[in-house]
Amino acid sequence: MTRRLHAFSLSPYCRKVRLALAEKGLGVDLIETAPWERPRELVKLNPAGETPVLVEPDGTVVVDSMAICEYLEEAYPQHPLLPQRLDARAEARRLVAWFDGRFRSEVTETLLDEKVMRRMRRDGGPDSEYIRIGAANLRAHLEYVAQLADRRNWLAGESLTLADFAAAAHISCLDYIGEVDWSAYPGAKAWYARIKSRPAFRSLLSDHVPGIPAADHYADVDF
Ligand SMILES: N[C@@H](CCC(=O)N[C@@H](CS)C(=O)NCC(=O)O)C(=O)O
Repeated sequence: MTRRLHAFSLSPYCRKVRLALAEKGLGVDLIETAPWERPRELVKLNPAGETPVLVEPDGTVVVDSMAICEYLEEAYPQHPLLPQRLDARAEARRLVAWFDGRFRSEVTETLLDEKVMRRMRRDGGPDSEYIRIGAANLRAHLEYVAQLADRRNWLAGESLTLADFAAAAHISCLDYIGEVDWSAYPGAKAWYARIKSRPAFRSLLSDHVPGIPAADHYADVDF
C-alpha cells in the first residue's frame, strides 16, 4: 500500500503536512477530499470529519495536522523540522500555534472562509465586514512575519522549521486567491520567495481548485 493523505487543496492544515512530507522526501498519494461533504471514508478514519488524515503504508492512521507533523518528525527524523535545542523547539511550536490558532481565526476564517469556502460549502454569500476585518488582520500578521524574518534566518530561528511551513501554508492559501499585497511587505516577501522556491513547495504551486482560479502570480517563484 502507498502512503495516502486525505486532504483539501485550500486547507492550510493539509498544506502544512504536505510541505513536511515533501521536505522529508516522503512520497504520498493525495486524496482530494471536501470535508464538509462528510465523505464516509473520511469519517470512518476521523470521527471529527476533518482533513488532513494520513494513512501510512502499514495502515497506521494519523489524524490532526500537528499530530501528523510530530509523528513524521519521530518516524522519519531525516531533514528535521524541529530544531535540536529545547528552547528553539519551543519557539517553533509557539509559532505553529500562532499561525494555526491566531492567524486561522483572525485571517483564514474571515478572508478565505468568507471569500471562498462559504461558496464551496453553499453556505450563503460573503460578509463584507468580515472581509474588511480579515484584510486588516492580514496586514498586521504580514508585519509580524516581516519582523521575524528580519531578525532571524527562518521564522523560528536559524533553521527551517514547522513554523515556516505553518505560516507559508496559511499565507499560500490567501496568495492563491490574490489577497496578499507583497509589494507592501518586502521582508515577508523575501522570506516567502525563499520558501516558495524549495522543491517541497512545488506540489502546492500546481494546485488547481475547480471553480477558483489561482491568482496570476501564484505559481511564479519570481513574483
Ligand atoms: N486541528 C485540526 C484542524 C483541521 C481542520 O480544521 N480542517 C478543516 C479543513 S481546513 C476541516 O476539515 N474542516 C471541516 C469542514 O470543513 O467541515 C488540524 O490541525 O488538523
